[in-house]
Amino acid sequence: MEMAQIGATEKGGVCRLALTDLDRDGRDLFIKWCKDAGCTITVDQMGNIFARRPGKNNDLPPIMTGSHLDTQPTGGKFDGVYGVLAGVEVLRTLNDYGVETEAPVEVAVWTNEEGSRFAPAMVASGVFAGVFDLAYGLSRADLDGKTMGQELTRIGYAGSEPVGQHPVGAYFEAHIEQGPILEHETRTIGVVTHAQGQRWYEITLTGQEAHAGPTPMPIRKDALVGAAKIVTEVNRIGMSLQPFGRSTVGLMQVSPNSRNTIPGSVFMTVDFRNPNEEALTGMDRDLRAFTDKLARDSGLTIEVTQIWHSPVVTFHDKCVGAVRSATRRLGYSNMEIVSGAGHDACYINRVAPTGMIFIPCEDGISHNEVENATPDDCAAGGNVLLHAMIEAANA
Ligand code: HGY
Ligand code: MN
Ligand code: MN
Ligand code: MN
Repeated sequence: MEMAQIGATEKGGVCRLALTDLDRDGRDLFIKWCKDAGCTITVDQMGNIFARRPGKNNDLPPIMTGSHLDTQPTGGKFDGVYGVLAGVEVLRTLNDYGVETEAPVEVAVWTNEEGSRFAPAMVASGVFAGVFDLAYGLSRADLDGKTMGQELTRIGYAGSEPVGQHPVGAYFEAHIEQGPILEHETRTIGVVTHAQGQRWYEITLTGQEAHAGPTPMPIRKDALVGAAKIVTEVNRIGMSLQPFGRSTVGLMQVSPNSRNTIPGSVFMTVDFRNPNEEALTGMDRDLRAFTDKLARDSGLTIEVTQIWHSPVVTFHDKCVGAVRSATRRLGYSNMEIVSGAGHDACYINRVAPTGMIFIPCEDGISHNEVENATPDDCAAGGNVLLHAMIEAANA
């Protein structure tokens, strides 16, 4: 896969972080493919790209598909990219068969879906859907302080189209499941009905740097010991809500990070997920109660900031129905499924009827360089996408 070469890692994965030169190269390649397929290209102020294939009636809002090209640092070849390439395949197939749809068809690439370099995730589709304002989106900064606005300009993707003005008639996103259910149930297609809710936090613990040798244990204010207690509590919260709760500490910075100095401060992140909004609120409550008590008992200063809340999503009946009927018409084994991951579709669902199509991934592994999906499953997802989009474009 040509796209997978851009940021290819030694272990067979991809590292193409949002708004890096590699992301630019991937975007350039996508645009080349779409122009070769006869599309016109627009880019909005958040760098979201729209490749448009005209229909009979171009006054109609387009039927859109797409996903993202940015990856995790140790990402795979399919997360996001599969949905973008399935969209390109839809364009090429419509051309190959000379199909003229009533409404135009578009393929989108959304900026910074992963939220790995710039938090939160899905921020550009969030601005598109009016969840965040443009200034907020452009001001998101990475750990080096570089902002999305600066990086969009640097790589040449600070588009002129006002973000959120772009019409969408309906949106379908094809994606690998990124979990083990479809493979375990030996189903080819996941008809995605919902996506679980998410809450992201940034926590800063401040204690006191001191010498690792002379400083007696009882008087220490060790920020890393506090952080370690939060890590185990975050895990306990997720485990206490099985089979649904999900809780992760994925990022931690220890300062001064020196072998013989007691850590004075720690910066860490928390990722909570739950398909039930009330349970997700409960996870928030448990975390805050724990950190309040820990601060009192330890003498540490602990600042807990929720930086993002993406509520539980119910995808639109019209699009879920189109995915289900296309799947059945094509005869693929299938099941309804709730997305464990967040997707741009979660935000586009706020401004247009939206549905998702899942295909299995090997051992349910994703956000990992071994991420894999079979050609047959990729083709099946693409066929369902094509049929669902044609149905919607000619409705
Ligand atoms: O975190 C997620 O669910 C997605 O990969 N951004
Ligand atoms: Mn993704
Ligand atoms: Mn991802
Ligand atoms: Mn996604």
